[in-house]
Amino acid sequence: MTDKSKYKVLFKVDSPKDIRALSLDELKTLCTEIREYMVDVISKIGGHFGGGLGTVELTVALHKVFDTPNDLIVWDTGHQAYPHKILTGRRDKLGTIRQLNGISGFLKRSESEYDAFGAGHASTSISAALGMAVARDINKSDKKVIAIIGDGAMTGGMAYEAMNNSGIIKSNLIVVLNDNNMSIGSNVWQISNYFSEMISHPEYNKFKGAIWDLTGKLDNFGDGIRRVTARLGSGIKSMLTPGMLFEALGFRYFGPVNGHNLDQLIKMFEHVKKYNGPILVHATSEKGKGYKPAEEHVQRLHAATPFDKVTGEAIKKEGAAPSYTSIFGEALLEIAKQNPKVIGITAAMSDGTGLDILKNGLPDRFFDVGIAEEHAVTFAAGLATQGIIPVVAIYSTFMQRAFDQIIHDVALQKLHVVFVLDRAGLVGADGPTHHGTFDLTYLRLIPHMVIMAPKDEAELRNMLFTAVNYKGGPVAVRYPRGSALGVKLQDGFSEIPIGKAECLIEGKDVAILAVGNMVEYAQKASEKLLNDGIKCEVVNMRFIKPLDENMLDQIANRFNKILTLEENTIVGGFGSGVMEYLSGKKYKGDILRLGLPDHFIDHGTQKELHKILGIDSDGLTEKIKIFLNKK
Ligand SMILES: Cc1ncc(C[n+]2csc(CCOP(=O)(O)OP(=O)(O)O)c2C)c(N)n1
Repeated sequence: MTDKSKYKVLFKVDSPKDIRALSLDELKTLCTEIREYMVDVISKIGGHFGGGLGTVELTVALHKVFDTPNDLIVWDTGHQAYPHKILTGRRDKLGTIRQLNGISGFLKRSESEYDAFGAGHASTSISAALGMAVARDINKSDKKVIAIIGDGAMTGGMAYEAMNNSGIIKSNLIVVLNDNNMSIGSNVWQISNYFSEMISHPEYNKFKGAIWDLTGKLDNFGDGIRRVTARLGSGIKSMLTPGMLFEALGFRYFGPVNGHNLDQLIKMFEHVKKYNGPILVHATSEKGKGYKPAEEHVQRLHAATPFDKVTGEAIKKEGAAPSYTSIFGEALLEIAKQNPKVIGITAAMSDGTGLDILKNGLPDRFFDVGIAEEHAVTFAAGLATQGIIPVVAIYSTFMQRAFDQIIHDVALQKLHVVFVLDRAGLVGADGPTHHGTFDLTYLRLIPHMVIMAPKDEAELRNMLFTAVNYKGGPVAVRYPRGSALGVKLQDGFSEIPIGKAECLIEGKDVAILAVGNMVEYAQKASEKLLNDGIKCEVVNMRFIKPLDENMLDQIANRFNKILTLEENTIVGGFGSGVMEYLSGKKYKGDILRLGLPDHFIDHGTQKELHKILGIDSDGLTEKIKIFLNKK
């Protein structure tokens, strides 16, 4: 329970209207209290943390100056919007964030009228805000539209597509660049170097006071200066304005402003809201601001599991098996040490994908391309044309971004690129923006694609080895979030013949064809069903594409009930592949496809969601009994 008595202002703020009635001193107290409250609550339950600590003053200033929810605030990605949630009527629900039936960890239109746009994936805010600005113009309204985007999200191409288009359309739009010089880990934004060089330049600082502030205040004069600077050589230009890049794209640049100086932020927003056209406010901030452990360990506390409030140390779960992520990371390093052609590519998720292990072990063979999944894939395609074997490790949900690149740049040219899709299936607390529930479907339809899913971590190692040694074109390995099964690992690796399934349990009543982590569930369900005298055959199909057709023919001959099992949408997934094949063979028996339903699935733990969806071993047992008319 929260001790409300220690908060002087926070519990008086039920909506942004209350913020607008507060004095500057009270607002500053509010900022301190938001941080205290976030530390209190999130240390107990875990959640995204460092980003939100860095946006406290920004959030308060935006809601103070702008008339939300009539004015529209569009956050990018959404992990940094906890202060926004606290101030927009969800303070008392913060303790439920990311938990089953609790509030979402990201932005969600159905959750609050203050969440102008849903988010979870990065680099969308400027595009969405521009759409809203143009709609506002068509609707002849006068609301303000403000997009907030981080420097990490600025490594994504969509941000530039949106800025370019904003410069052409010239609609009134304010973009706030929240520049904390960090993505989840260190950012790979080349423009950061340009900013820091300029901002630290003594000449720039001299000019900034004398000229640049003035140009911000005197509209016409400012435009004149901007026009002149645009014609100057790049050296002189950079002394005058660090925002020249944005100016070239059609934005008026204001800043940099200290993103933790509430007074300055409020003045800045009051000032820029009078201007027409696209505006960019550059705010510099610190990720984790105000909580020492987060300031010192920004990466670890980007998204935290429950932690000790004083030290910031995670409260460890004893005895958990290693994660699939770390098994992959270690295996890749081992393989890369043996094969000098192998390199690893991440799109800003070196820690999340386990590629940091390669980065530490063989730094020259590691590439972080920024939050740029499309580029990562085509970059890999280019490498593959020259005989390099790129292993592109991207979460299943983020790989969606690179669908065309996988088809057009990789598969069409039959290039040997290894795709590693972590967080495939339900990811738990991050919810529908992050569940990896579509990859088997979107990969299966691509010609030449080989798709594998390991039943445990030992098989993951061998599948990665198989994928790296495969010469026939693109190949994908997908596996779930979280702990693996804890099985014994062999020394070294062995190749798995492409398209070869393995029968794990022989039976006679029903054949369960499973892939990935669902194999374990199938084995458990088959053990339970023995109590009811039901004998299941359990097959680890291993390959979603190509399917083991010999195995399917043989199963079709012996069984008139076949069940497929996958942690992917049943629409167009593994089960559909089996069904398509067997229907081509005029199979007359019954096929039941089990997997994820055709709707977006909310957040909750993986276990809770599996139970709700009836795909844990108990749910499966019941469904199989019904399928066999034994219930
Ligand atoms: C398309 C996509 N790829 C990867 C991610 C994972 N991710 C979440 S936050 C983040 C870093 C964002 O950095 P920045 O925009 O600077 O925000 P900050 O956390 O620093 O405030 C990344 C890579 C994502 N959400 N979306």
